[in-house]
Amino acid sequence: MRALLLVDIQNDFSPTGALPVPDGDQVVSVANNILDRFDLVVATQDWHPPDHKSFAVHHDRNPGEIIMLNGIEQILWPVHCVQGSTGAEFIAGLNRKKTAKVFQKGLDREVDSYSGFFDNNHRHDTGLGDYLKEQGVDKVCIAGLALDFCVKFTALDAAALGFKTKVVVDATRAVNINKGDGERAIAEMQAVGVEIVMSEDV
Ligand code: VGL
Ligand code: ZN
Repeated sequence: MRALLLVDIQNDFSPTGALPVPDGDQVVSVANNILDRFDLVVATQDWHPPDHKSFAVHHDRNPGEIIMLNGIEQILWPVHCVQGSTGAEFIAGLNRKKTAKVFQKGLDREVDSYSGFFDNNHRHDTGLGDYLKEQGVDKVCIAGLALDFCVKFTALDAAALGFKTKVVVDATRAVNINKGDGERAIAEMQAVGVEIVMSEDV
């Protein structure tokens, strides 16, 4: 059984959103084109309370600065993907007809959650891993935003949980806060056995 994970394809990560990913909206058509090749499609949704502590404004800091938050490093972000806001909605062009389930993450104001599986401190489990295993999934392909954050951490956790993991790289885009972050993310994923593929090859 093979699943496609659509990571955070939300308005706030499109080029006009609150946390713009360059060309982030371009992943929509690529993702739509491959949906039918999978047994199961699930989505993750970044879903923060308005007072989430990853938001720079709550610390009187600027986005991009790094702080310690409850013992772990936290990059500060603009306010984004606030629960119930338009920015948190999936980008309108995304075909959701095949999406069996949505896993929300980032709900705890005290800890960020880049991976679709676990919070950044690895304490809270979203249930995605158990769900996939219950469905008989052994292979996952990952598409969405952003390559150097949520896609990367979702892929690293998927591989660690024993799924054969591929990232559909043309169905992702990087934030690239620092030049080369996208390439470094690819190298980190490959180092743990994640395969980087093009959509035509999945
Ligand atoms: C993301 C930063 C903050 C992502 C989410 O989806 O990659 N990045 N929240
Ligand atoms: Zn977020």
